[in-house]
Amino acid sequence: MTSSAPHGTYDFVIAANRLPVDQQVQPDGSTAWKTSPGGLVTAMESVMKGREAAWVGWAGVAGEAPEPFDDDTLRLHPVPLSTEEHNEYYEGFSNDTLWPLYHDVIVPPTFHRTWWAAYRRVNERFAEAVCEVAAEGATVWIHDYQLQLVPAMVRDRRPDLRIGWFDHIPFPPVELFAQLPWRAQILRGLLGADFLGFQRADDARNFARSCRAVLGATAKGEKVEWTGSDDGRIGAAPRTVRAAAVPISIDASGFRELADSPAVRERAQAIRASLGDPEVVLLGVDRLDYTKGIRHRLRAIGELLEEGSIAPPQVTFVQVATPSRERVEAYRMLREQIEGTVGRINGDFSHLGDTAVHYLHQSYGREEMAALFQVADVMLVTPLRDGMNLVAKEYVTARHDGKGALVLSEFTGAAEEMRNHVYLCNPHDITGLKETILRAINDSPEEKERRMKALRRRVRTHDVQAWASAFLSALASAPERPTRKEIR
Ligand code: ADQ
Repeated sequence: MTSSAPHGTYDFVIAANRLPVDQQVQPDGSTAWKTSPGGLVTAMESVMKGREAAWVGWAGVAGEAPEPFDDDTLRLHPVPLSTEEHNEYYEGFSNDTLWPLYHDVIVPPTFHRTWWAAYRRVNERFAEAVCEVAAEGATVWIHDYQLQLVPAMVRDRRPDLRIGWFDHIPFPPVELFAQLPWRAQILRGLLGADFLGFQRADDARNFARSCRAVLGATAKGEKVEWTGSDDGRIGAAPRTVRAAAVPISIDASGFRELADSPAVRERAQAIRASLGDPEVVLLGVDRLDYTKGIRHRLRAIGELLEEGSIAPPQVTFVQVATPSRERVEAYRMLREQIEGTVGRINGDFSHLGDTAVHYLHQSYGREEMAALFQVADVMLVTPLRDGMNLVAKEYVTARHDGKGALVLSEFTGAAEEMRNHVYLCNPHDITGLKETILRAINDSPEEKERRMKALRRRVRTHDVQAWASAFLSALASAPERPTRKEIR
């Protein structure tokens, strides 16, 4: 503990792997800033609007970090990553160890000690940056699986801070989590926080069970008590921490307004016309990630085409697959498989002018996304495992006409809130998935409107602002830290 650690001036500090904007090097060598991709930034953007705060994160380009700068009321404080650290901490430990481990081991996680060393080193750097900008007694909100050691590292340096952490992805059952060679260090890192927020109550319970099984901590309800250890390793002090579900959402009113704009409505009509005005448009929108169940979805679509249950030009399927983590081997393989499958399906079932599957491996602006959602008569959100899935919430919000139908996997966090009114599916069950898709196509318009109405109400009342307030009030009232004497 270094009570002499320098203090900053910000009462509210965000730490996330990425800054909300990415630095991009242009072909002429100059640099420009662009909104960085992904669910976390989409969610936090509207929460942070107008708030005075510092945001600590990587600027998206390896090498020296740009100087801290202001973007409206936000102080952006870039953390540098070398190319090697980007490979080992980010692509390696975060995306090839933790990501598959936390998503039910859909692909096998890779364990490398050098990656772990880089993860620790980079987490240390984030912790230092947080302490540099945080004022005495500030609130610090740390995000996601890339920064699980930061809570304890910050606590060690700055016991005056109130520290929260939010997990955007699932927290695995202890039977899977226990595979991680550094499981105890990760749990100790997280226990440095006052409050830990998860997408589902099951994720919070998985965390508490892991603390019990791996650390011998006491877990009762939402409280985890850790009596600490004297070995001088991360998170050694005794703590009482609350771990609970705070499901994330979207900026529902902002997205609704955007979707309702004349430009987006016109664009939706133009998209529908360019698809040949089909009777039914099926849509999938995902990062190209093995957790999203795109292969299972294509299998179901391929079989439906083969059986003649659906056929172009009456029914067409549009799959938008955002480029993602393209240097990680599992992602390269996935892309090849998906593109091969799309090619085969189109070879067998498309005709000149009538395409069975429109596949778009591109990123789009918010307007284009809203227009695409409006075109979708049936939205297919079929992940094998997903922390929440914001696309499901964006879709129902964009359908201001109350039409449309959402097929949603039971393995998403979103299904916890939406299961009663979606067309719920198990994406592993291809026969069941096909039946569910057909039901979503063929149900009566009245039934679909009834379901969409309930879904839209749910997202409207549980929006991202409600999520942020729930998280911050839970953090403000999190259990005070007991002294070592009180706990023993
Ligand atoms: P992600 O895995 O990135 O997020 P998701 O929740 O679906 O997944 O969010 C993706 C966001 O990117 C959505 O806002 C979507 O509209 C946007 N997007 C997708 N494809 C796009 C494209 N081609 N062009 C432009 N935008 C696109 C992680 C977790 C999720 C969790 C979120 C938030 O994996 O489970 O819901 O964080 O906590």
